[in-house]
Amino acid sequence: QEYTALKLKVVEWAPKAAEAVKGKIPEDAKVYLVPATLRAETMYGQTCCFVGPSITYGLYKAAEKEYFVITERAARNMAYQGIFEKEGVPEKAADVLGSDLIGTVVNAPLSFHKEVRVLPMESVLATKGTGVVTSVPSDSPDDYAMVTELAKKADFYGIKKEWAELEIIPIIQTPTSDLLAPYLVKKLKIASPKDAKQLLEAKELAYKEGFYQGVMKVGEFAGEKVEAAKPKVREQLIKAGEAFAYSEPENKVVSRSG
Ligand code: ZZB
Repeated sequence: QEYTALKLKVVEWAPKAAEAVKGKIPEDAKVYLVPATLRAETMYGQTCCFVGPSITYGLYKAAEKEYFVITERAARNMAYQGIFEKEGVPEKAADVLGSDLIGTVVNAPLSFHKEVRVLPMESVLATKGTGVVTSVPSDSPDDYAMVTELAKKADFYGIKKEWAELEIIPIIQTPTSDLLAPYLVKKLKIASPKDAKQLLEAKELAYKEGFYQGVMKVGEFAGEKVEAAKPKVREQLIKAGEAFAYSEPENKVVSRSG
């Protein structure tokens, strides 16, 4: 599984995360949350960044004064893949619990919403990707169901409602819709992120329709088919230093679909 790992720069820590990292990294260090995605072409539509609230993340040293917030498992893979300046064993500067990251403001490369918040998602797997997921509710049914839930029950989740209510901008046109995920969530009568079976079906439909029949509505490759635009957007992000290739060892791949 070859992912695109995106660098979402921390602009402002949530108070508890600030406490957790204080004194453990240089004051002027750059820290990134690093979600792994298979859909680089959707990065225009990022509205938040999900972490698992009960997952423990580490701040791993990627280069001088540069740190990644990811799972230990992902850090080991990255160290092995030569992604960090120092190859071999990853160097951890601090631990931070997912729930303590909630509310952190990060910079989302390419997104119409430049600054987005870190929000909780229970279904994020620590055993897949980097344990960090960037949210694109226009094209990912899981993400749309989750932001809808978060906006509905903001107090319960300990967030500000407006953090989950960023405008969902159409980025890909398909024969059925230019907001495929919201369309599918409604069509399959998905009421919450707990409707796992329908969400899985929606995800599969969204992947297929988006990839084979989608046309970019926005960005440098507007008018091009998703199939053609996908590798170009990815290359662009990598060239700009805002993303890098990250692969998951075959035997360890555990998809959210199980
Ligand atoms: C942005 C995005 C935009 C994604 C989209 C999907 C879609 P999968 O489930 O095998 O398809 N993801 C990555 N890591 C994790 C994790 N640790 N736990 C839970 N979910 C994770 O895996 C790939 C996708 O699952 C990734 O691509 C990521 O969400 C999520 F419009 O990133 B994606 C129809 C899907 N659309």
